[in-house]
Amino acid sequence: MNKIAVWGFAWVPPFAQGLVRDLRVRWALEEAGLSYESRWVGIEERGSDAYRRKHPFGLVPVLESDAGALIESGAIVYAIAEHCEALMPHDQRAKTLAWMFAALNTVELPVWNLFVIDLLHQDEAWAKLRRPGAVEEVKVRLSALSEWLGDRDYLLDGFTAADILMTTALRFIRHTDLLAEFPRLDAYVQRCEARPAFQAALRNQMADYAHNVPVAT
Ligand SMILES: N[C@@H](CCC(=O)N[C@@H](CS)C(=O)NCC(=O)O)C(=O)O
Repeated sequence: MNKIAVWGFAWVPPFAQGLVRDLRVRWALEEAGLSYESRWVGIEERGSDAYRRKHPFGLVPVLESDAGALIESGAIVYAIAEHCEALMPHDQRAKTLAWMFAALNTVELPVWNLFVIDLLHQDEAWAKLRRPGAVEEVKVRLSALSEWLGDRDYLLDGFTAADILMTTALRFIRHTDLLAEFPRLDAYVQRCEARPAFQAALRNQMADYAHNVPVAT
């Protein structure tokens, strides 16, 4: 994979900074030692014909390379992991893939649901009614995940692409203290976020936000 470019949003509001899903793509590229350039789309441009030729749903991330364009953060991280034995060891391929799906389908769904309730619809009556159930659904997943982790440092024998997806999924509830209720899980997220590759990815994602703040009208 050569001539890699990652598309993210030029700016997002502070509550979303450090959460946009191009972060996981940048992180995987940093772990794999693949260099890349950043491309930015304005939130208001995401539905334009030009951008929707890159992403049919007008979302980020998109990864462009000499191999073509890819959408869906999970698929992109998988494609990167195929170029990096450490991110998807050949003898743990199926397990890594299973935990990548677990991160995206089993954990991210309830976690994202709570993010939407708390940060996008917090003032609406339905959100207040729905929230306790949504918190319970998250806790059920966090509890099981914490049990699985036990004394492990990572989801599998070593750090893999699955940890990238799991950590970035769990970041969607950083506005709550739910993770702190599960100290092993909390430590796991901190361990993953302490990796130099994560720190570099976060710096790269956030670098231009300060210059792109929308001008108030
Ligand atoms: N399943 C997609 C979700 C992509 C997605 O929802 N991206 C968000 C940013 S994290 C987005 O572009 N939101 C803009 C919108 O909803 O219009 C993926 O993992 O790539």
